[in-house]
Amino acid sequence: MNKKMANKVLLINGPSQDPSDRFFGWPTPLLYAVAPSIAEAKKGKLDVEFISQIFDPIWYEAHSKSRIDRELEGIVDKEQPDIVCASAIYDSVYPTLCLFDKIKRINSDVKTIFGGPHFDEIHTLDKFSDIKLRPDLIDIAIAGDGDYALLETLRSIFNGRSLADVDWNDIDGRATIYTNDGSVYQTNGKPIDLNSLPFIPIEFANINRHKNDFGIFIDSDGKIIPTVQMIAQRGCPYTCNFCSESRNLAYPNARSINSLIEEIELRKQQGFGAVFFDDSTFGAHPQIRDLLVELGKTGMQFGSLNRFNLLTNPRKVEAYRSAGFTYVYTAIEQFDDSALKSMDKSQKEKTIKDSMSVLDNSGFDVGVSLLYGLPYETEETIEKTLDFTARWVDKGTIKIVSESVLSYHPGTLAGSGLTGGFHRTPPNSGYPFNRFEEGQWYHPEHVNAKYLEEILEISEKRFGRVMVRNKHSWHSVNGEVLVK
Ligand code: B12
Ligand code: SF4
Repeated sequence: MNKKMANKVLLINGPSQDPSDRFFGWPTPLLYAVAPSIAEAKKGKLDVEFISQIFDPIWYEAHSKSRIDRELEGIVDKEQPDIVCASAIYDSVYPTLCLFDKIKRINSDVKTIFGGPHFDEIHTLDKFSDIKLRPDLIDIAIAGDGDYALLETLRSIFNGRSLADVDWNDIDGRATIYTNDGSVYQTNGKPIDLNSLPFIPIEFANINRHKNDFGIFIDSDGKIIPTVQMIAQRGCPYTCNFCSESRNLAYPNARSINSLIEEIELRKQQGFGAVFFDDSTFGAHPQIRDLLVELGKTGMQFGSLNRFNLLTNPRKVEAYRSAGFTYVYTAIEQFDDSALKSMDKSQKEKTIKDSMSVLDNSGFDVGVSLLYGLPYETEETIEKTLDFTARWVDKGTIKIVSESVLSYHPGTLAGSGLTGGFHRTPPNSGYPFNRFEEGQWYHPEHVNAKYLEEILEISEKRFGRVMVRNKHSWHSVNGEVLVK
């Protein structure tokens, strides 16, 4: 073992158990959570050394598990971290706990801090609360705005001060901090001023790998344009009842135009040519029109997550185009009014149809998400969805299709009756479940292998060439990234 010099923190982006229909992307939840702590450490105001690269394997299951375990052991042995901070979505809870277990077996003094979109969703539900279920593996868990809550937690640990002695009322944000002895603390609940946050420290992620995550942005030589992700506004003002991001679980909080432009200019200097806005609904930014004007002056190319109902006005869509937007990813879910109503999608078939025509006229590349497994879907609603999608794929407007299966999330209305948890390997692993986003977890009863296989066969035949699972910018095999 090497001799240790400083207080050290290892960052882990929890690997998914979902090996198939996947988008790839920068580990932004973790990067946002640690940004203030890394900035303070750089200024010498937090006596911590962050190990320079996030441990960020792609997925953790049969093929890749033992290799990932060995890699982690090597890092822990070499770097000797005092603290490990990990971010997990629901599908990466089990792998993250396995990795915590590995670390604790090597050195039981290492403290583990757990957070991320999954814990944000379930922390108030005792039955699902990871720190209550595994206090032996998780020392501290933070829900909500991780930004300043994590900074204060690290500061307190490295100053040898108990979390009970921190004046949490001085700390901005809506965060709850849990310790494995049952203590709970809360920050003051004031919305974080997103403009005063440091920019995400992308150098802690594998830049060579992640800059190629967006194969939809291509230059005139056919090369992928280096792309970063940004979030202009947190949360989502809509209330789709299957989604863990709806208004009840997240509060909208927007960054100013100046702050966004400043970050984009920095990324430009760093050699990036495109920005993908990963807001749940980019078009809901309160200053969207002015923002588009300013984005247009940067000369960068853009894409965003958005909604059809915000993209029906031709002049507005042209404003996106003039700003440099070439790509939009948005959800059809199911092309059927009664299904859209049942899921509280706040848009109709007509909205989707109209918007698709407008986007097509403006020369947009469109990515769409389709959602199956809804308790109220019928053969007819699925057929209509496949028809509509195939038509626009044939026309060349839809360039990417991702198919998901309704996966029950305990913090949502649709998933409120869920009893099974996430401290396990997926209950529906393997083919054909793993061909769908979120396909491996808990679904309504009618979703079985045969049911999904039929959908899979038809969609492969009709638009297989644009499926995420077949056409992503770069692929990985058995957990190995082909582009390093
Ligand atoms: C970027 C993104 C990705 C990227 C990167 C994901 C990653 N883990 O790094 C890519 C494209 C790879 C991806 C893939 C997937 N994603 Co995704 N993704 C997002 C997206 C669009 C943005 C995340 C973000 O940066 N938000 C902004 C930041 C500021 O908010 P935040 O994420 O909540 O982070 C805050 C807190 O959670 C907390 N926090 C976060 N990490 C940590 C860590 C510590 C230690 C602490 C203390 C706090 C903390 O502090 C942060 C700042 O306040 C969200 C939707 C959204 N708009 O939020 C979905 C979302 C996170 N993804 C989701 C899902 C389901 C997936 C996939 C399983 C989909 C699939 N089948 O392919 C995979 C899983 C991959 C994986 N292992 O993580 C779900 C998670 C649901 C849940 N409750 O767990 C979300 C919420 C979308 C949704 N509603 O379905 N995703
Ligand atoms: S599905 Fe999209 S629009 Fe609906 S609540 Fe979730 S993020 Fe918002």
